Amino acid sequence: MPPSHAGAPGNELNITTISVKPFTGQRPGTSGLRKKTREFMQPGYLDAFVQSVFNAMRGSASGDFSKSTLVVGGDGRYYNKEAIQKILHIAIGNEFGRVLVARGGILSTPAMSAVIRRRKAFGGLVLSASHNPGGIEADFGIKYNVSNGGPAPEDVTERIYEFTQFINHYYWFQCDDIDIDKTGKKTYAATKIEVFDPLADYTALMSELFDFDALRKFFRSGFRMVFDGMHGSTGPYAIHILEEQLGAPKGTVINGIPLEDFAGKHPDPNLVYAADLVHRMAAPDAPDLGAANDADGDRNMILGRNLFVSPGDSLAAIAEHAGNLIPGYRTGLSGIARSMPTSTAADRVAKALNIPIYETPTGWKYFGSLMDAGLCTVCGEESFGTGSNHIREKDGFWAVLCWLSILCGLRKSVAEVMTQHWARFGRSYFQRHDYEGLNLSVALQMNDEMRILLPGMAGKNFGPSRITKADDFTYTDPVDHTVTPNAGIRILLEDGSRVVFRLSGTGTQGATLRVYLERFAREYDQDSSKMVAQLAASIRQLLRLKERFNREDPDVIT
Ligand code: VG1
Ligand code: CO
Repeated sequence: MPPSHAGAPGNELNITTISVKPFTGQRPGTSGLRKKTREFMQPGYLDAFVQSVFNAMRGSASGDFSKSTLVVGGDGRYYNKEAIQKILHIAIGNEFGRVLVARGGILSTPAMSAVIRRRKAFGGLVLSASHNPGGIEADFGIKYNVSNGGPAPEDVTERIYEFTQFINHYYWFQCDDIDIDKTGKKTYAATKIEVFDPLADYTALMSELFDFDALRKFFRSGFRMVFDGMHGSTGPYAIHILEEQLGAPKGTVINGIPLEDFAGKHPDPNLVYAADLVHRMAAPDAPDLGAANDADGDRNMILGRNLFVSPGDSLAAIAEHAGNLIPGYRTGLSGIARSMPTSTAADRVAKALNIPIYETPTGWKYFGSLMDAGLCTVCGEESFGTGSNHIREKDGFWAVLCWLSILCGLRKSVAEVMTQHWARFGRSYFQRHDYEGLNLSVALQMNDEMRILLPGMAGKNFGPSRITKADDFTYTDPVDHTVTPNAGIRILLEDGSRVVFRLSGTGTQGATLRVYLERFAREYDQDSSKMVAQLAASIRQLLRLKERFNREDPDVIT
Protein backbone atom coordinates (compact mmCIF):
# COMPACT_ATOMS: atom_id res chain seq x y z
CA MET A 1 0.00 0.00 0.00
CA PRO A 2 1.47 3.41 -0.89
CA PRO A 3 1.69 6.10 1.77
CA SER A 4 -1.65 7.78 2.44
CA HIS A 5 -0.16 11.28 2.80
CA ALA A 6 -2.64 11.69 5.62
CA GLY A 7 -0.20 12.91 8.26
CA ALA A 8 -0.13 16.16 10.20
CA PRO A 9 -1.90 18.91 8.30
CA GLY A 10 0.21 21.57 6.67
CA ASN A 11 3.13 20.23 4.77
CA GLU A 12 2.12 16.74 3.63
CA LEU A 13 1.51 18.26 0.19
CA ASN A 14 5.27 18.50 -0.11
CA ILE A 15 5.40 14.74 -0.62
CA THR A 16 5.88 13.93 -4.27
CA THR A 17 6.26 10.78 -6.31
CA ILE A 18 9.44 10.70 -8.35
CA SER A 19 9.93 8.30 -11.27
CA VAL A 20 13.04 6.16 -11.31
CA LYS A 21 14.35 3.27 -13.42
CA PRO A 22 15.71 0.12 -11.79
CA PHE A 23 19.50 -0.12 -11.51
CA THR A 24 21.07 -3.52 -12.13
CA GLY A 25 23.22 -5.15 -9.48
CA GLN A 26 21.56 -3.79 -6.34
CA ARG A 27 21.82 -7.16 -4.64
CA PRO A 28 23.13 -6.90 -1.07
CA GLY A 29 26.25 -9.02 -0.48
CA THR A 30 27.90 -10.39 2.69
CA SER A 31 27.13 -7.12 4.43
CA GLY A 32 24.74 -4.82 2.57
CA LEU A 33 25.13 -3.12 -0.80
CA ARG A 34 28.72 -2.04 -1.45
CA LYS A 35 29.79 -0.23 -4.61
CA LYS A 36 32.14 2.40 -5.87
CA THR A 37 31.13 5.81 -4.45
CA ARG A 38 30.54 7.18 -7.96
CA GLU A 39 28.04 4.41 -8.64
CA PHE A 40 26.12 5.42 -5.51
CA MET A 41 26.24 9.08 -6.60
CA GLN A 42 24.34 8.46 -9.86
CA PRO A 43 21.02 10.31 -9.79
CA GLY A 44 18.35 8.06 -8.28
CA TYR A 45 20.70 5.19 -7.34
CA LEU A 46 20.57 5.47 -3.54
CA ASP A 47 16.95 6.68 -3.70
CA ALA A 48 15.87 3.58 -5.65
CA PHE A 49 17.62 1.25 -3.21
CA VAL A 50 16.23 2.95 -0.09
CA GLN A 51 12.68 2.94 -1.51
CA SER A 52 13.13 -0.75 -2.36
CA VAL A 53 14.10 -1.44 1.26
CA PHE A 54 10.96 0.35 2.42
CA ASN A 55 8.80 -1.45 -0.16
CA ALA A 56 10.23 -4.79 0.98
CA MET A 57 9.64 -3.97 4.65
CA ARG A 58 6.22 -2.32 4.48
CA GLY A 59 4.45 -5.65 4.93
CA SER A 60 6.29 -6.30 8.22
CA ALA A 61 5.15 -2.89 9.46
CA SER A 62 1.52 -3.99 8.94
CA GLY A 63 1.12 -1.96 5.77
CA ASP A 64 2.32 1.47 6.84
CA PHE A 65 5.18 2.97 8.82
CA SER A 66 3.15 5.41 10.94
CA LYS A 67 3.99 3.52 14.13
CA SER A 68 7.53 2.62 13.08
CA THR A 69 10.86 4.11 14.12
CA LEU A 70 13.76 4.12 11.66
CA VAL A 71 17.37 4.75 12.81
CA VAL A 72 19.88 6.37 10.45
CA GLY A 73 23.63 6.89 10.72
CA GLY A 74 26.92 6.07 9.06
CA ASP A 75 30.66 5.80 9.46
CA GLY A 76 31.32 9.37 8.33
CA ARG A 77 32.87 8.56 4.98
CA TYR A 78 32.60 10.74 1.88
CA TYR A 79 28.93 11.05 0.79
CA ASN A 80 27.66 10.11 4.28
CA LYS A 81 25.87 13.40 4.88
CA GLU A 82 24.35 13.62 1.39
CA ALA A 83 23.08 10.05 1.69
CA ILE A 84 21.54 10.79 5.10
CA GLN A 85 19.70 13.81 3.71
CA LYS A 86 18.27 11.67 0.92
CA ILE A 87 17.19 8.96 3.36
CA LEU A 88 15.47 11.50 5.61
CA HIS A 89 13.54 13.00 2.72
CA ILE A 90 12.50 9.54 1.49
CA ALA A 91 11.60 8.33 4.99
CA ILE A 92 9.33 11.35 5.47
CA GLY A 93 7.93 10.67 1.99
CA ASN A 94 7.11 7.15 3.18
CA GLU A 95 5.50 8.55 6.33
CA PHE A 96 7.59 6.91 9.01
CA GLY A 97 6.25 7.83 12.45
CA ARG A 98 9.72 8.63 13.77
CA VAL A 99 13.24 8.77 12.42
CA LEU A 100 16.17 8.79 14.82
CA VAL A 101 19.26 10.25 13.21
CA ALA A 102 22.67 10.29 14.85
CA ARG A 103 24.06 13.75 15.55
CA GLY A 104 26.52 14.67 12.79
CA GLY A 105 25.36 11.55 10.95
CA ILE A 106 28.01 9.44 12.65
CA LEU A 107 26.97 6.19 14.28
CA SER A 108 29.06 3.03 14.54
CA THR A 109 27.54 -0.26 13.40
CA PRO A 110 27.43 -1.71 16.96
CA ALA A 111 25.90 1.52 18.28
CA MET A 112 23.24 1.27 15.56
CA SER A 113 22.42 -2.22 16.76
CA ALA A 114 22.25 -1.02 20.37
CA VAL A 115 19.98 1.93 19.48
CA ILE A 116 17.58 -0.25 17.47
CA ARG A 117 17.26 -2.67 20.38
CA ARG A 118 17.07 -0.18 23.23
CA ARG A 119 14.60 2.10 21.51
CA LYS A 120 12.54 -0.71 20.00
CA ALA A 121 13.01 0.63 16.49
CA PHE A 122 11.60 -1.07 13.43
CA GLY A 123 14.97 -1.02 11.65
CA GLY A 124 17.95 1.05 10.68
CA LEU A 125 20.05 2.11 7.72
CA VAL A 126 23.84 2.13 8.20
CA LEU A 127 25.88 4.00 5.64
CA SER A 128 29.24 2.31 5.47
CA ALA A 129 31.53 0.23 3.32
CA SER A 130 33.11 -0.85 6.59
CA HIS A 131 36.88 -1.36 6.29
CA ASN A 132 36.98 -0.39 2.59
CA PRO A 133 38.63 2.97 1.85
CA GLY A 134 36.44 6.08 1.49
CA GLY A 135 36.36 8.98 -0.98
CA ILE A 136 34.88 9.79 -4.36
CA GLU A 137 37.18 7.26 -6.04
CA ALA A 138 36.77 4.67 -3.29
CA ASP A 139 33.83 2.79 -1.79
CA PHE A 140 30.43 3.47 -0.28
CA GLY A 141 27.78 1.18 1.13
CA ILE A 142 24.39 0.88 2.74
CA LYS A 143 23.08 -1.84 4.97
CA TYR A 144 19.62 -2.44 6.38
CA ASN A 145 19.29 -3.76 9.93
CA VAL A 146 16.08 -5.33 11.22
CA SER A 147 14.29 -4.94 14.54
CA ASN A 148 16.53 -7.35 16.48
CA GLY A 149 19.38 -4.92 15.68
CA GLY A 150 21.13 -7.28 13.30
CA PRO A 151 21.83 -7.20 9.58
CA ALA A 152 18.83 -8.18 7.48
CA PRO A 153 18.84 -11.94 7.00
CA GLU A 154 19.10 -13.54 3.58
CA ASP A 155 15.34 -13.79 2.90
CA VAL A 156 14.96 -10.06 3.59
CA THR A 157 17.94 -9.02 1.45
CA GLU A 158 16.60 -11.16 -1.39
CA ARG A 159 13.20 -9.51 -1.07
CA ILE A 160 14.87 -6.09 -1.20
CA TYR A 161 16.77 -7.18 -4.31
CA GLU A 162 13.54 -8.25 -5.99
CA PHE A 163 12.03 -4.83 -5.38
CA THR A 164 15.12 -3.11 -6.84
CA GLN A 165 14.48 -4.94 -10.11
CA PHE A 166 11.10 -3.44 -10.87
CA ILE A 167 11.00 -0.20 -8.90
CA ASN A 168 9.60 2.71 -10.92
CA HIS A 169 9.06 5.49 -8.37
CA TYR A 170 9.92 6.66 -4.91
CA TYR A 171 8.36 9.09 -2.41
CA TRP A 172 10.17 12.29 -1.57
CA PHE A 173 9.42 15.04 0.91
CA GLN A 174 10.39 18.38 -0.56
CA CYS A 175 12.15 20.69 1.91
CA ASP A 176 15.55 22.25 2.60
CA ASP A 177 18.33 20.17 4.13
CA ILE A 178 17.43 19.00 7.62
CA ASP A 179 19.84 20.12 10.34
CA ILE A 180 21.41 17.01 11.89
CA ASP A 181 24.28 18.68 13.71
CA LYS A 182 22.35 19.55 16.89
CA THR A 183 20.30 17.17 19.01
CA GLY A 184 16.58 17.95 19.04
CA LYS A 185 13.21 17.05 17.57
CA LYS A 186 11.22 18.51 14.69
CA THR A 187 8.17 17.28 12.81
CA TYR A 188 7.95 17.17 9.02
CA ALA A 189 4.61 16.06 7.51
CA ALA A 190 3.73 12.90 9.49
CA THR A 191 7.28 12.21 10.66
CA LYS A 192 9.04 13.23 13.84
CA ILE A 193 12.78 13.61 13.17
CA GLU A 194 14.87 13.23 16.31
CA VAL A 195 18.59 13.99 16.23
CA PHE A 196 20.14 11.97 19.09
CA ASP A 197 23.49 11.70 20.85
CA PRO A 198 25.18 8.69 19.19
CA LEU A 199 27.33 7.94 22.27
CA ALA A 200 24.58 7.68 24.88
CA ASP A 201 22.92 4.29 24.31
CA TYR A 202 26.17 2.50 23.50
CA THR A 203 27.99 3.87 26.55
CA ALA A 204 25.06 2.92 28.79
CA LEU A 205 25.09 -0.62 27.40
CA MET A 206 28.85 -1.01 27.93
CA SER A 207 28.57 0.24 31.51
CA GLU A 208 25.96 -2.45 32.17
CA LEU A 209 28.19 -5.24 30.83
CA PHE A 210 31.58 -4.22 32.20
CA ASP A 211 32.82 -3.18 35.62
CA PHE A 212 33.73 0.44 34.91
CA ASP A 213 34.84 1.01 38.53
CA ALA A 214 37.38 -1.80 38.36
CA LEU A 215 38.63 -0.58 34.97
CA ARG A 216 38.98 2.97 36.34
CA LYS A 217 41.17 1.63 39.16
CA PHE A 218 43.15 -0.40 36.65
CA PHE A 219 44.05 2.71 34.65
CA ARG A 220 44.80 4.57 37.87
CA SER A 221 47.24 1.82 38.83
CA GLY A 222 49.30 2.68 35.74
CA PHE A 223 47.94 0.31 33.09
CA ARG A 224 48.56 1.77 29.63
CA MET A 225 46.96 1.14 26.29
CA VAL A 226 46.67 2.71 22.86
CA PHE A 227 43.50 2.61 20.79
CA ASP A 228 43.63 3.39 17.07
CA GLY A 229 40.32 4.77 15.74
CA MET A 230 41.68 4.78 12.17
CA HIS A 231 39.73 8.03 11.61
CA GLY A 232 36.49 6.05 11.45
CA SER A 233 33.36 6.29 13.58
CA THR A 234 34.70 4.65 16.76
CA GLY A 235 37.14 7.40 17.80
CA PRO A 236 34.46 9.46 19.60
CA TYR A 237 33.20 6.37 21.49
CA ALA A 238 36.74 5.43 22.52
CA ILE A 239 37.62 8.94 23.67
CA HIS A 240 34.36 9.17 25.60
CA ILE A 241 34.63 5.76 27.29
CA LEU A 242 38.39 5.27 27.73
CA GLU A 243 39.56 8.80 28.40
CA GLU A 244 36.48 10.51 29.84
CA GLN A 245 34.74 7.67 31.70
CA LEU A 246 37.58 5.31 32.62
CA GLY A 247 40.25 7.95 33.19
CA ALA A 248 42.81 6.66 30.70
CA PRO A 249 45.41 9.36 29.95
CA LYS A 250 44.67 11.79 27.11
CA GLY A 251 46.33 10.51 23.97
CA THR A 252 45.33 6.90 24.69
CA VAL A 253 43.14 7.20 21.58
CA ILE A 254 45.01 7.91 18.34
CA ASN A 255 43.49 8.78 14.96
CA GLY A 256 40.30 9.44 16.92
CA ILE A 257 38.71 12.10 14.73
CA PRO A 258 36.38 10.80 12.01
CA LEU A 259 37.53 11.91 8.56
CA GLU A 260 35.70 11.54 5.23
CA ASP A 261 38.65 9.82 3.59
CA PHE A 262 40.10 8.12 6.71
CA ALA A 263 43.27 10.14 6.04
CA GLY A 264 43.61 8.35 2.71
CA LYS A 265 44.09 4.94 4.33
CA HIS A 266 42.26 1.64 4.54
CA PRO A 267 40.34 1.83 7.83
CA ASP A 268 40.96 -1.89 8.29
CA PRO A 269 42.38 -3.07 11.62
CA ASN A 270 44.96 -5.64 10.59
CA LEU A 271 48.73 -5.93 10.59
CA VAL A 272 49.01 -4.38 7.13
CA TYR A 273 46.73 -1.35 7.46
CA ALA A 274 47.02 -0.50 11.16
CA ALA A 275 50.73 0.05 10.71
CA ASP A 276 50.91 3.02 13.15
CA LEU A 277 49.63 0.87 15.95
CA VAL A 278 51.77 -2.15 15.10
CA HIS A 279 54.81 0.09 15.15
CA ARG A 280 53.93 1.49 18.58
CA MET A 281 53.37 -1.95 20.03
CA ALA A 282 56.82 -3.03 18.86
CA ALA A 283 58.61 -0.05 20.46
CA PRO A 284 60.68 -0.57 23.63
CA ASP A 285 58.24 1.56 25.66
CA ALA A 286 55.14 -0.06 24.16
CA PRO A 287 51.98 0.09 26.28
CA ASP A 288 50.36 -3.04 27.72
CA LEU A 289 47.53 -3.33 25.18
CA GLY A 290 47.04 -2.11 21.63
CA ALA A 291 43.73 -2.17 19.78
CA ALA A 292 42.17 -0.83 16.60
CA ASN A 293 38.66 -0.71 15.12
CA ASP A 294 37.55 -0.39 11.51
CA ALA A 295 35.61 2.55 10.04
CA ASP A 296 32.18 1.44 11.19
CA GLY A 297 33.46 0.05 14.47
CA ASP A 298 32.50 -3.59 14.15
CA ARG A 299 35.98 -5.05 13.60
CA ASN A 300 38.83 -5.14 16.08
CA MET A 301 42.47 -6.06 16.27
CA ILE A 302 44.12 -6.89 19.59
CA LEU A 303 47.86 -6.60 20.18
CA GLY A 304 50.09 -7.18 23.16
CA ARG A 305 53.67 -5.96 23.32
CA ASN A 306 55.16 -7.37 20.15
CA LEU A 307 52.34 -9.87 19.96
CA PHE A 308 49.43 -10.14 17.53
CA VAL A 309 46.41 -12.00 18.86
CA SER A 310 44.78 -13.63 15.86
CA PRO A 311 41.00 -13.10 15.78
CA GLY A 312 40.29 -16.82 16.25
CA ASP A 313 42.48 -16.84 19.36
CA SER A 314 40.90 -13.64 20.64
CA LEU A 315 37.44 -15.20 20.38
CA ALA A 316 38.69 -18.31 22.19
CA ALA A 317 40.31 -16.29 25.00
CA ILE A 318 37.25 -14.08 25.48
CA ALA A 319 35.03 -17.18 25.61
CA GLU A 320 37.41 -18.81 28.09
CA HIS A 321 37.37 -15.90 30.54
CA ALA A 322 34.10 -13.99 30.07
CA GLY A 323 32.10 -16.05 32.57
CA ASN A 324 34.64 -15.43 35.36
CA LEU A 325 35.82 -11.93 34.64
CA ILE A 326 33.07 -9.91 32.95
CA PRO A 327 29.93 -9.05 34.97
CA GLY A 328 27.62 -9.17 31.91
CA TYR A 329 28.48 -12.87 31.42
CA ARG A 330 28.60 -14.02 35.03
CA THR A 331 25.84 -16.57 34.47
CA GLY A 332 28.01 -18.30 31.86
CA LEU A 333 27.81 -18.75 28.11
CA SER A 334 25.04 -20.73 26.43
CA GLY A 335 27.16 -21.53 23.38
CA ILE A 336 29.79 -20.19 20.99
CA ALA A 337 29.43 -19.60 17.25
CA ARG A 338 32.09 -18.98 14.64
CA SER A 339 32.07 -18.65 10.88
CA MET A 340 33.24 -21.77 9.09
CA PRO A 341 36.63 -20.37 7.92
CA THR A 342 37.46 -19.12 11.45
CA SER A 343 39.99 -21.25 13.34
CA THR A 344 38.80 -24.07 15.57
CA ALA A 345 40.39 -22.55 18.71
CA ALA A 346 36.95 -21.64 20.10
CA ASP A 347 35.74 -25.22 19.58
CA ARG A 348 38.21 -26.46 22.18
CA VAL A 349 37.04 -23.86 24.69
CA ALA A 350 33.41 -24.80 24.04
CA LYS A 351 34.29 -28.42 24.74
CA ALA A 352 36.02 -27.50 28.01
CA LEU A 353 33.03 -25.36 29.06
CA ASN A 354 30.71 -28.15 27.98
CA ILE A 355 28.64 -25.89 25.73
CA PRO A 356 27.81 -26.22 22.02
CA ILE A 357 29.80 -24.68 19.18
CA TYR A 358 28.06 -23.58 15.97
CA GLU A 359 29.73 -23.25 12.59
CA THR A 360 28.04 -20.76 10.22
CA PRO A 361 28.69 -19.27 6.78
CA THR A 362 30.73 -16.06 6.55
CA GLY A 363 28.81 -12.91 7.53
CA TRP A 364 27.35 -11.75 10.83
CA LYS A 365 23.76 -12.15 9.64
CA TYR A 366 23.94 -15.89 10.34
CA PHE A 367 24.60 -15.41 14.06
CA GLY A 368 21.38 -13.45 14.66
CA SER A 369 18.99 -16.36 14.64
CA LEU A 370 21.23 -18.37 17.02
CA MET A 371 21.42 -15.47 19.47
CA ASP A 372 17.70 -14.69 19.23
CA ALA A 373 17.00 -18.31 20.13
CA GLY A 374 19.43 -18.16 23.07
CA LEU A 375 21.70 -20.81 21.55
CA CYS A 376 24.94 -18.84 21.70
CA THR A 377 26.36 -15.98 23.73
CA VAL A 378 29.61 -15.07 21.98
CA CYS A 379 30.52 -15.35 18.32
CA GLY A 380 33.33 -14.42 16.01
CA GLU A 381 34.85 -14.41 12.58
CA GLU A 382 38.46 -14.64 11.45
CA SER A 383 37.99 -11.27 9.73
CA PHE A 384 38.51 -9.43 13.02
CA GLY A 385 34.89 -9.64 14.11
CA THR A 386 33.96 -10.55 17.68
CA GLY A 387 30.76 -9.95 19.57
CA SER A 388 28.04 -11.27 21.83
CA ASN A 389 24.31 -11.36 22.32
CA HIS A 390 24.34 -7.85 23.87
CA ILE A 391 23.57 -6.65 20.33
CA ARG A 392 23.21 -8.34 16.93
CA GLU A 393 26.34 -6.98 15.24
CA LYS A 394 29.98 -7.60 15.82
CA ASP A 395 31.36 -5.04 18.20
CA GLY A 396 34.95 -3.85 17.92
CA PHE A 397 35.01 -1.72 21.02
CA TRP A 398 33.26 -4.36 23.12
CA ALA A 399 36.13 -6.73 22.26
CA VAL A 400 38.60 -4.13 23.53
CA LEU A 401 36.68 -3.82 26.81
CA CYS A 402 36.68 -7.64 27.07
CA TRP A 403 40.45 -7.71 26.78
CA LEU A 404 40.81 -4.84 29.25
CA SER A 405 38.65 -6.78 31.70
CA ILE A 406 40.65 -9.99 31.20
CA LEU A 407 43.97 -8.22 31.77
CA CYS A 408 42.51 -6.35 34.75
CA GLY A 409 41.01 -9.48 36.29
CA LEU A 410 44.05 -11.72 35.82
CA ARG A 411 46.73 -9.03 36.26
CA LYS A 412 48.63 -10.71 33.44
CA SER A 413 50.07 -9.42 30.17
CA VAL A 414 48.47 -10.23 26.81
CA ALA A 415 51.38 -12.61 26.13
CA GLU A 416 50.86 -14.40 29.44
CA VAL A 417 47.12 -14.78 28.82
CA MET A 418 47.76 -16.31 25.40
CA THR A 419 50.61 -18.55 26.55
CA GLN A 420 48.44 -19.91 29.31
CA HIS A 421 45.62 -20.46 26.82
CA TRP A 422 47.81 -22.29 24.29
CA ALA A 423 49.46 -24.41 26.98
CA ARG A 424 46.03 -25.62 28.01
CA PHE A 425 44.30 -25.97 24.64
CA GLY A 426 47.06 -26.18 22.02
CA ARG A 427 47.33 -23.61 19.25
CA SER A 428 45.65 -23.14 15.89
CA TYR A 429 48.18 -21.38 13.67
CA PHE A 430 46.06 -19.41 11.25
CA GLN A 431 46.50 -17.16 8.24
CA ARG A 432 44.22 -15.75 5.58
CA HIS A 433 45.66 -15.06 2.15
CA ASP A 434 43.71 -12.67 -0.09
CA TYR A 435 44.20 -12.49 -3.83
CA GLU A 436 42.50 -9.30 -4.99
CA GLY A 437 41.29 -7.94 -8.34
CA LEU A 438 41.07 -11.34 -10.07
CA ASN A 439 39.10 -11.92 -13.24
CA LEU A 440 35.61 -12.76 -11.98
CA SER A 441 34.60 -15.30 -14.63
CA VAL A 442 37.92 -17.17 -14.34
CA ALA A 443 37.46 -17.26 -10.56
CA LEU A 444 33.90 -18.56 -10.83
CA GLN A 445 35.00 -21.20 -13.30
CA MET A 446 37.80 -22.26 -10.97
CA ASN A 447 35.26 -22.80 -8.19
CA ASP A 448 33.03 -24.83 -10.51
CA GLU A 449 35.95 -27.03 -11.56
CA MET A 450 37.01 -27.53 -7.96
CA ARG A 451 33.50 -28.54 -6.92
CA ILE A 452 33.63 -31.38 -9.44
CA LEU A 453 36.97 -32.61 -8.04
CA LEU A 454 35.91 -32.54 -4.38
CA PRO A 455 34.34 -36.02 -4.07
CA GLY A 456 37.52 -37.70 -5.35
CA MET A 457 39.93 -35.87 -3.09
CA ALA A 458 39.72 -37.87 0.14
CA GLY A 459 42.80 -39.99 0.77
CA LYS A 460 45.14 -37.83 -1.35
CA ASN A 461 48.28 -36.28 0.11
CA PHE A 462 48.09 -32.56 0.77
CA GLY A 463 50.81 -30.38 2.35
CA PRO A 464 51.99 -31.94 5.59
CA SER A 465 49.17 -34.48 5.79
CA ARG A 466 46.38 -36.31 3.95
CA ILE A 467 42.86 -35.28 2.99
CA THR A 468 40.11 -36.87 5.05
CA LYS A 469 37.22 -34.88 3.57
CA ALA A 470 36.69 -32.17 0.98
CA ASP A 471 33.34 -30.47 0.43
CA ASP A 472 31.48 -27.28 -0.30
CA PHE A 473 30.06 -26.09 3.00
CA THR A 474 26.27 -26.12 3.24
CA TYR A 475 24.67 -24.59 6.30
CA THR A 476 21.29 -25.38 7.72
CA ASP A 477 20.17 -22.86 10.31
CA PRO A 478 19.23 -24.95 13.38
CA VAL A 479 16.42 -22.54 14.30
CA ASP A 480 14.56 -21.69 11.10
CA HIS A 481 16.12 -24.48 8.98
CA THR A 482 17.06 -22.10 6.14
CA VAL A 483 19.66 -23.78 3.94
CA THR A 484 22.68 -21.81 2.66
CA PRO A 485 24.67 -23.75 0.06
CA ASN A 486 28.08 -22.92 -1.50
CA ALA A 487 29.40 -21.21 1.63
CA GLY A 488 33.05 -22.06 0.99
CA ILE A 489 35.09 -25.04 -0.14
CA ARG A 490 36.94 -26.79 2.66
CA ILE A 491 39.65 -29.38 2.67
CA LEU A 492 40.06 -31.17 5.98
CA LEU A 493 43.29 -33.02 6.76
CA GLU A 494 44.18 -35.99 8.93
CA ASP A 495 46.38 -33.93 11.29
CA GLY A 496 43.55 -31.50 12.09
CA SER A 497 44.68 -28.87 9.57
CA ARG A 498 42.11 -27.18 7.34
CA VAL A 499 42.27 -25.20 4.14
CA VAL A 500 39.19 -23.23 3.12
CA PHE A 501 38.66 -20.97 0.14
CA ARG A 502 35.81 -18.80 -1.08
CA LEU A 503 35.17 -15.65 -3.06
CA SER A 504 34.54 -12.41 -1.21
CA GLY A 505 31.00 -11.02 -1.10
CA THR A 506 32.01 -7.48 -0.14
CA GLY A 507 34.50 -6.55 -2.88
CA THR A 508 33.65 -3.85 -5.39
CA GLN A 509 36.06 -4.78 -8.19
CA GLY A 510 36.58 -8.13 -9.95
CA ALA A 511 36.88 -11.11 -7.61
CA THR A 512 38.77 -11.48 -4.36
CA LEU A 513 39.81 -15.01 -3.50
CA ARG A 514 40.20 -15.68 0.20
CA VAL A 515 42.26 -18.70 1.24
CA TYR A 516 42.11 -19.64 4.91
CA LEU A 517 44.89 -21.80 6.34
CA GLU A 518 44.81 -23.47 9.75
CA ARG A 519 47.26 -25.86 11.33
CA PHE A 520 46.90 -27.23 14.83
CA ALA A 521 49.88 -28.03 17.07
CA ARG A 522 50.48 -28.57 20.79
CA GLU A 523 53.66 -26.46 20.73
CA TYR A 524 52.84 -22.80 20.76
CA ASP A 525 56.07 -20.95 20.10
CA GLN A 526 56.30 -21.45 16.35
CA ASP A 527 56.04 -18.86 13.61
CA SER A 528 52.58 -18.75 11.99
CA SER A 529 53.86 -18.16 8.45
CA LYS A 530 56.22 -21.11 8.69
CA MET A 531 53.56 -23.34 10.17
CA VAL A 532 51.11 -22.75 7.33
CA ALA A 533 53.66 -22.44 4.48
CA GLN A 534 53.21 -25.99 3.20
CA LEU A 535 49.43 -25.68 3.24
CA ALA A 536 49.70 -22.39 1.34
CA ALA A 537 51.94 -23.88 -1.33
CA SER A 538 49.73 -26.93 -1.78
CA ILE A 539 46.53 -24.95 -2.24
CA ARG A 540 48.22 -22.57 -4.70
CA GLN A 541 49.20 -25.61 -6.69
CA LEU A 542 45.82 -27.27 -6.48
CA LEU A 543 44.05 -24.08 -7.61
CA ARG A 544 46.73 -23.42 -10.27
CA LEU A 545 46.75 -19.73 -9.34
CA LYS A 546 49.81 -18.96 -11.43
CA GLU A 547 48.29 -20.47 -14.53
CA ARG A 548 44.82 -19.02 -14.08
CA PHE A 549 45.60 -15.54 -12.76
CA ASN A 550 49.36 -15.19 -13.13
CA ARG A 551 49.60 -14.75 -9.36
CA GLU A 552 52.19 -16.24 -7.03
CA ASP A 553 51.77 -14.30 -3.81
CA PRO A 554 48.68 -13.01 -2.03
CA ASP A 555 48.02 -9.25 -1.92
CA VAL A 556 47.15 -9.23 1.76
CA ILE A 557 48.03 -11.70 4.50
CA THR A 558 46.17 -11.42 7.80
C1 VG1 B 1 34.16 -9.98 4.74
C2 VG1 B 1 34.60 -10.95 5.82
C3 VG1 B 1 33.40 -11.38 6.65
C4 VG1 B 1 32.69 -10.15 7.22
C5 VG1 B 1 32.33 -9.20 6.10
C6 VG1 B 1 31.75 -7.90 6.61
O1 VG1 B 1 33.27 -10.63 3.86
O2 VG1 B 1 35.25 -12.06 5.27
O3 VG1 B 1 33.84 -12.25 7.66
O4 VG1 B 1 31.53 -10.51 7.90
O5 VG1 B 1 33.50 -8.87 5.34
O6 VG1 B 1 32.58 -7.27 7.55
P1 VG1 B 1 33.72 -11.24 2.45
O7 VG1 B 1 32.49 -11.77 1.82
O8 VG1 B 1 34.37 -10.12 1.69
O9 VG1 B 1 34.72 -12.30 2.76
V1 VG1 B 1 32.51 -5.62 7.78
O10 VG1 B 1 33.38 -5.15 9.06
O11 VG1 B 1 33.27 -5.23 6.39
O12 VG1 B 1 30.96 -5.17 7.67
CO1 CO C 1 33.08 -3.10 9.57
